[in-house]
Amino acid sequence: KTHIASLLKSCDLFPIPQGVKLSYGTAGFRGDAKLLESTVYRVGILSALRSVKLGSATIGLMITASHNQVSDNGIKVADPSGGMLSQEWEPFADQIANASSPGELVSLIRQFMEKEEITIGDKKSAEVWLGRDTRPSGESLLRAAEIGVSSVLGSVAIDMGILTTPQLHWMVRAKNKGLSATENDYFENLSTSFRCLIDLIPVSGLEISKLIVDGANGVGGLKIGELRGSLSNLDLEIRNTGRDGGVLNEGVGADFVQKEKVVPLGFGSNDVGMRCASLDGDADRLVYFYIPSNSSSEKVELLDGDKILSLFALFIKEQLNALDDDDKEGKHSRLGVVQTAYANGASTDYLKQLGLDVAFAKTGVKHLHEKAAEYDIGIYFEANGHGTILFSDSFLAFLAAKQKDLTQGSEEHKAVSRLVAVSNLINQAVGDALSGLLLVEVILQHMGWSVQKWNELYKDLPSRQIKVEVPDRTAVVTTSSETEALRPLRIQDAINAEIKKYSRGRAFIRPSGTEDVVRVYAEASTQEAADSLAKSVAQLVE
Ligand code: 16G
Ligand code: ZN
Repeated sequence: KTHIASLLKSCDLFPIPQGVKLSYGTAGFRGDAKLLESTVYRVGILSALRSVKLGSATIGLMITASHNQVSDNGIKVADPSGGMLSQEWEPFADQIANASSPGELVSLIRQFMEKEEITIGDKKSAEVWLGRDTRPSGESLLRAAEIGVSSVLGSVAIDMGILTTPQLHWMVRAKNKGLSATENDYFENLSTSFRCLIDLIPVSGLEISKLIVDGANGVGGLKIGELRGSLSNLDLEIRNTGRDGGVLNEGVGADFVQKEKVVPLGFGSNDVGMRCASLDGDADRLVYFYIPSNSSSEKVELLDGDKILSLFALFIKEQLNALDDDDKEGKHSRLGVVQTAYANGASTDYLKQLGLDVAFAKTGVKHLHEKAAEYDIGIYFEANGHGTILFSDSFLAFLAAKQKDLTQGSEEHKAVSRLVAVSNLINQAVGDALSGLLLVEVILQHMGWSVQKWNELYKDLPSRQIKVEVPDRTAVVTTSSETEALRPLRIQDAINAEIKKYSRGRAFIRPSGTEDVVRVYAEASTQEAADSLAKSVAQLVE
């Protein structure tokens, strides 16, 4: 058949490197960029097939390795909803990425197409939008992905250029909803809804202090720079844009700041007390920090994903409370928050004490997203700064109706308008550092809060993370929320015995989804205690 012939021809261009075992993992394939061409090419084929299967819906392909080092790269697939690739297709992704010969690849594809009842023909039947971050390897990898897409007959690959991961997800979502979906539309959507929220701030004329953004020397800094011109009421200074010789993610960015809790490069004693924000390499993570006064060390006060979640939850709850009695927390507005086992215990206590429904999901955006979608308003965040707010269609329809009925200018009308604006501002497809940052900024202005005041919502319990290299990380199996280990047998009893020795002790182990290690997390009432608990749990794993 002709379509198989065209596949076979292009397969030869991308031989698989010897001795590499690839896995789609938590968030796509990642690894040394030099080894990824064949993988990216094959994921190109997969995404074209996915588009055919879903009636020519647009699929997204993002070339990025996020917060990993610049020499790495990776690829993830965005489904038509703008969310992550359906988990049902992950095994197929693993299989074809590891197929060792063109013959094997083609036969795997043929079998899969039969099983999924995918037929391809001459007419245009698939569309894939490709984006990449600023990594130097991105361009040639994107070409390989394009060839993969085009080798499936009737499939069209469109190069959307350099984008943040959330931009591509947003654009794919918009496209499939039949909306205008250019990068410009994305920017306009952000600036319009931001403006709208600013206009609804109760007390106007407050002095706005400057926000300093650490762009991780990646795409986020560039894009926020492009957006800045259309934002009023925001005083921004952008550093680590990658234009001044800094290296992507090296000593900078959200992952570095969150894990090390020290100042990123380009920040120092002149910035004491200033409100600062760090993005990661593809701008889907956001953390805030400030340098405390009279600190002699490099340490920062970190405001992580948990604290951003808490700020968002507080603001949303305030708006819901302003709604008419029978709408409050009632039929239409089930508000829930979703965290992972990494969430600081103090944040969970705080959220529960606000009266919120707190659910736990497995690490990885796809798991949190799925859980959050069960609510009318579902807010999810990982401690590492990836998160967003999801609004159900029925709740949005309810808000739209209210907005029409209520008297303009009433408190209730304002609250409804704020919720609508938040739903437009915050990326409904995936966590987005740019939209998250704008929402944090407008809420702080709304509350009249400094970053220090925000930080006082609760005090983080000291915590420690360690990774342990083991021969086989799959020997560790956890419960669905990852708070307890089911295997190796009896290891949880031993962990519990350690935890008991510490005041406010909590610890868990889990196999990493992105690296060949087992991760250990511990928290306790003092840093020394958290360190020592983490260490003794790590010894149990070794
Ligand atoms: C990926 C996930 C991130 C998660 C991390 C955990 C996405 C888009 N990214 O980066 O959410 O926190 O993996 O890594 O899902 P680990 O399994 O190695 O600890
Ligand atoms: Zn990222």
